[in-house]
Amino acid sequence: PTENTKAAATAPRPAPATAGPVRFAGDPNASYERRLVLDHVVAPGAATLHQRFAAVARAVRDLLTERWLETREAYNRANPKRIYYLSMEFLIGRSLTNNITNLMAEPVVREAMEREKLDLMELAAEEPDAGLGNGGLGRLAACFLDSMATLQLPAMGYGLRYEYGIFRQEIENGTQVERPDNWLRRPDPWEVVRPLRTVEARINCSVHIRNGAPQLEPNQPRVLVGVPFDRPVVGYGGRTVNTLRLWGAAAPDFFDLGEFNHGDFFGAVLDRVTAENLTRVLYPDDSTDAGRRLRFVQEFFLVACSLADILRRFREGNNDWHTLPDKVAIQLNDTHPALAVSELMRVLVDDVKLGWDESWDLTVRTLAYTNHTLLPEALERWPVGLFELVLPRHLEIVFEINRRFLDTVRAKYPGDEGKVARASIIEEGATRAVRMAHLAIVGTHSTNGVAAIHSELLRTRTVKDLADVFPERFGNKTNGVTPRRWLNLCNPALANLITDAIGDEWVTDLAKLRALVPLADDPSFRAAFRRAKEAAKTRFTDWLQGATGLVVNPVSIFDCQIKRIHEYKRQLLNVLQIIVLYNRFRADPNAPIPPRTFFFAGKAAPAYTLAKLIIKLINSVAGVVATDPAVRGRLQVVFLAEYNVSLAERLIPAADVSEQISTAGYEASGTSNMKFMMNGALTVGTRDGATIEMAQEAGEENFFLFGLTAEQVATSRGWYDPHWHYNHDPETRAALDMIGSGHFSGGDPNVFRPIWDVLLTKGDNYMHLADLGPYVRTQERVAELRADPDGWARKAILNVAHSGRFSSDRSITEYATQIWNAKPCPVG
Ligand code: B1H
Repeated sequence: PTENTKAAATAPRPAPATAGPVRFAGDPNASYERRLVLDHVVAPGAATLHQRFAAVARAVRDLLTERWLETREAYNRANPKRIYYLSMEFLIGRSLTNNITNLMAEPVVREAMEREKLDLMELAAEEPDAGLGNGGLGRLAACFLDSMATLQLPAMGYGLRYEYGIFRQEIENGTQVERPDNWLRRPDPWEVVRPLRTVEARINCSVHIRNGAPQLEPNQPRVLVGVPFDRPVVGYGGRTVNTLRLWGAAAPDFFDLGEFNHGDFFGAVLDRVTAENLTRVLYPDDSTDAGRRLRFVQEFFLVACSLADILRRFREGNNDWHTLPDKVAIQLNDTHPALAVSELMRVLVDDVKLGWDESWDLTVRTLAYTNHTLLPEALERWPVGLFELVLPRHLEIVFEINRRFLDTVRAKYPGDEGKVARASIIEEGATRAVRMAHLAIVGTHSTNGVAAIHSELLRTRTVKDLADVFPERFGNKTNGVTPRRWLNLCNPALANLITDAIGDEWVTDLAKLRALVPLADDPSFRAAFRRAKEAAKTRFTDWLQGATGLVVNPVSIFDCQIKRIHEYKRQLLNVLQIIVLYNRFRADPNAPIPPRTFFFAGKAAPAYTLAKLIIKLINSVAGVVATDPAVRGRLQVVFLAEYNVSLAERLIPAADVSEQISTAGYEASGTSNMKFMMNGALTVGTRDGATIEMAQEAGEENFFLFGLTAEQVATSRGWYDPHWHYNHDPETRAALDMIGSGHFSGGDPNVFRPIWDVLLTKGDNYMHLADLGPYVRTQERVAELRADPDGWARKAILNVAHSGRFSSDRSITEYATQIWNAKPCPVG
């Protein structure tokens, strides 16, 4: 073996902390009372539920503060290589119960709660979800923070402190309505503002909001001020408490005195207001209007503030810039922070005054990039004109990076100008644009996808020309999720059953779940497993009834598709299948089909009209089915509004079936698929994303795979004709005709006409009709298995037993050893 592979093989695997709880300074009980009285100036008896929540949360924070400080001091002393995770999104959800369990403080807190006669679950529900993300990408960042802290890695997350997270979804007349998510309306008990660590970022234009649209005025140099708000990230066992640092935008602490003297008091104040607008709101992921310019400034703001902070910390412990890549690893969560390439170059060249080649070497070796999507519309391209306006120096640097890069391409492929044009960081066209994925690949030493198939398609199709130039830079890191939140915390019935059976080491070493394999054939364990699922279902239906008034058949199959609404995720395929099933029920009221409840949840991007219409269709089908006595108690469709982390935590443990039915080749990984698997649901899915690897682990015989492969999707595009399926399959035709004729829209054929058009007239880009037949037949097999509860339980147990690979601890261990070359730094 070469030196390299030897090093990799012997690289220390970060060891998780399982040594039991650390000891805390202080008494949480006394702290609670103090917090209530001192923070809220309220007599303990008169406090509201929310004040009690806030006081408990502050008491828990008091409990972890000492460890938080010790973690920082340990890192400062040891001066290890640090890991920085830069992300525009961190979809954290709630923190109270998570922090209590990770601190292993449950006994202490429980005791205190009993004495104060408080109900922890009731208080926990008072915490607003921190919804600082759109979906999987943001939640992955949150899981990764949990794993990095649990693995005792000296890591930090950097993001933005949006005052408004992802919009709240309400459903009115079946239609999505967006409401602002004012999650910081009341002070957040977890955040600590650090005014002394304020940093500055410079742009070359002023930004004014007129009628909600940002206007950029050229050549007006402006200073943006970033104020850090820190949140604790508690590793399991409470030994390491890392930091998530979120930047809030503030105006500089001075007015433009010139403008003052010219009498433009109003303009000067307005400028300040605009600066503070920068981190007001998270962009939902498809807005394409002029408003997106502000997103560009947001991305720069994240990068500039974070790099300034990172480099300041580096300089505190190191005096030689050449050691930067030995002391700092920066992971870019998609291209959203890819301006880090040009910003790090700018600092090294302009401020530190290193030469270009030196600076470039340090930049590339410090940065690494993760790609999360192949969808062309989601690959960021910023107009050259926007760069010029906001960041002219960056544009110069990007051009110089590209000039040198294209020289190497030409040297490798002489005469191949087609290759040069395809590989270029600059897209030449009607509007020239910077291809941010190309910038990220050229400017970093590592590019990874998030599941095996995705990394493969990225390398061989999407950015093939770049992979040809830098084959050694490309790799795969299959996603994972934290078993602390997504099993231990959200599913106490199953977690306790597992711990009783095999001990509790699985919480930090999920591969240990393998020990459940033999128990899949143990009748008493199967019975206990089924009881745990029933308990989880009851817990969910109790919540559902209390929160929404809805009652569902508790013995029906809970069949769940919960994710952003998008054509490629194919909620429409599920709806078509449900209509087919509905028609079968109606045709034969005595058909031996097991009862099913279909749960949908998910948000549509506000400007994505068709996705919103899909929500309306789901709700309309739900309405028709609900009022049809022929299927009462046997078929029900439920659309749960306002999908967020907390709703996922409630529903996933109760799920029997997980729907992962994207058009093959389109879902980069998926992560809820893993959460369902861990919680004992069976997967109905296409061969896409990480679902492929899940089926490999569990064995295809314990999975319900169906449909076209990515390969088949790609090759059948040319000749695929949805009409063929409409003409040849009577059940497909009947389902489509019901949608097209207005059966679900009070007889009005126009309402769902765009859906008919997408599926038939416009060529069915996502190949719903090609997969519908195989999907329906696969669902029949699911129904058959339901008649054999023991066989079902056996498969479900085997799925749980083989879900260990999908822990984010495994993902992070791979990042740490193969990309970051970073080691744990235990806190004494
Ligand atoms: C994923 C995004 C995303 N991929 C643009 N890309 C956004 C793109 O606000 N924006 O502009 C926001 C998000 N999100 C998801 O990442 C993939 O679709 C999933 O398959 C994957 O599991 C997840 C985490 O890797």
